[in-house]
Amino acid sequence: MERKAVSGIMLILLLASTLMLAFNIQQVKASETYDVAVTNVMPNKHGHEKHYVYRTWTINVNVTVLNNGTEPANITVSAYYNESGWHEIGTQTLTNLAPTAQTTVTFSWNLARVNLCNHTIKANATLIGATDTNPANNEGYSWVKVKMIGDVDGDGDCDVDDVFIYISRAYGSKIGDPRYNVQCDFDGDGRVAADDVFLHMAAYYQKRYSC
Ligand SMILES: [Ca+2]
Ligand SMILES: [Ca+2]
Ligand SMILES: [Ca+2]
Repeated sequence: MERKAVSGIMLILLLASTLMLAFNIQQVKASETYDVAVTNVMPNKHGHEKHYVYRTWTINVNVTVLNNGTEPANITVSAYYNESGWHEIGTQTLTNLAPTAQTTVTFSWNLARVNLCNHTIKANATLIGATDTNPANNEGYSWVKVKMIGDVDGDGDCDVDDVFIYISRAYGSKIGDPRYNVQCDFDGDGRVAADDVFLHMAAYYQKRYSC
């Protein structure tokens, strides 16, 4: 009798511990999360944030992506700009981004075919092979304003102010010089030189545009 009671208790204990183990495994599974996020979108020229740009420039769009989940993630990152609908700037794949890690993807964007004035930039991150548990943070936004060549001060024209206040001051400078002003560097090559004035600006002098 006594032995039977003991083995009965043993059996109950064994069952209970099996159940607890199963519950623990369930808990581990339930705590896995998949969540990627776009934390920053930054248009930049020569490594500095720039929103005022020219069609003669190629700029970078930096998209910062965070793996906010608990598992390594493969992610598709895409960037777009708006001009009567979304147009793709580029798409790249991030492989095995570690949990809590953040990385920046750089897209090169040639502005030659982009119209003047304001454009929204959108970037999104999409998990490959898993479902994002928090899709609300998968997009990020920024903007650029494409100016007419020669409109250094951004007031809608290329006139004496642009030439005598800004270009004359920056003329002959290069990146790193205190006088260098990227807004006077119309071809975006890192120098404010004769090409910028005579090849690019001259054709726009005394022209206006409106946004
Ligand atoms: Ca997410
Ligand atoms: Ca102007
Ligand atoms: Ca230049």
